[in-house]
Amino acid sequence: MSWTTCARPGMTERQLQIELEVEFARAGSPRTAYGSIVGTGADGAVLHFAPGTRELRDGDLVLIDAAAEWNGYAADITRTFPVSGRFDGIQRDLYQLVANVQQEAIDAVRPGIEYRDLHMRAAHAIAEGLVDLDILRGDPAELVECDAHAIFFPHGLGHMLGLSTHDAGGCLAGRAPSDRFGLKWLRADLPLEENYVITIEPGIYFIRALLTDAHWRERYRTEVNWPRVDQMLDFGGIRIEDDVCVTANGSEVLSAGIPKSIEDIEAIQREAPRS
Ligand SMILES: [Mn+2]
Repeated sequence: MSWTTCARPGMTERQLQIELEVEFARAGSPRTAYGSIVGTGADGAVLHFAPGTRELRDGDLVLIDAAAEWNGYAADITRTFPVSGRFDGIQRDLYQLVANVQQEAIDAVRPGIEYRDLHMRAAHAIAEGLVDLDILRGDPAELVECDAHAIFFPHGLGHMLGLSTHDAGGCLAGRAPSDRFGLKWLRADLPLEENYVITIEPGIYFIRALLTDAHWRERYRTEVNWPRVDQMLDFGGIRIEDDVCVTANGSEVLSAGIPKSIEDIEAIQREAPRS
């Protein structure tokens, strides 16, 4: 069984969490690496969401950020998929955007690169993609300069991973966290070195609490296509997260065995028994 084959309309986030964690335990893991996040529909936009009674519905996405502990080490993995088995128009566009941003970041991982630079490149690519989809308006570089992208990507690109899910050493000694809206959540600010393990987890979210807040609507009055966004308040969120080991010449994706392309996710669900 895989993580999508048991997901079906009518089951709750909590039921899906239980199915997943049972498989972790059956495979020999002593415990989850952290509290599993399962959010469907609008719940997918809530960072660190605790699975509840909301039912999976055809037409909605499900975001699962969950992983097992193994030999004392934490994994940290996120996938997002459509309940119906098929991404619809805007789901497909936004998913492909996040997937592209994640792949570009993974491709850029190598010793010596500043993690903060990877984050800023991802922010720029998200701004560019959201302009193409007419959700943000303006010049992508200027949008990142004023942190408008962070309305939809309000967290860092990822973090160090090891014995803990958010492992030690995220900030180089002497560096202080930024107070910029688009940077203050960055948990890793250091040059990467061989054998570091990091997560790469860009996301795009429609967070009702942010998007309906008068402060943010005024601050980004011209940068956000508000009429469009107002129709997407229940969209939820998309995050794709992999665990990446820095190698001498680049990186190795430790979680590469878990399907994430649109084609692979739709194929799994086509082949899954729907009982
Ligand atoms: Mn993570």
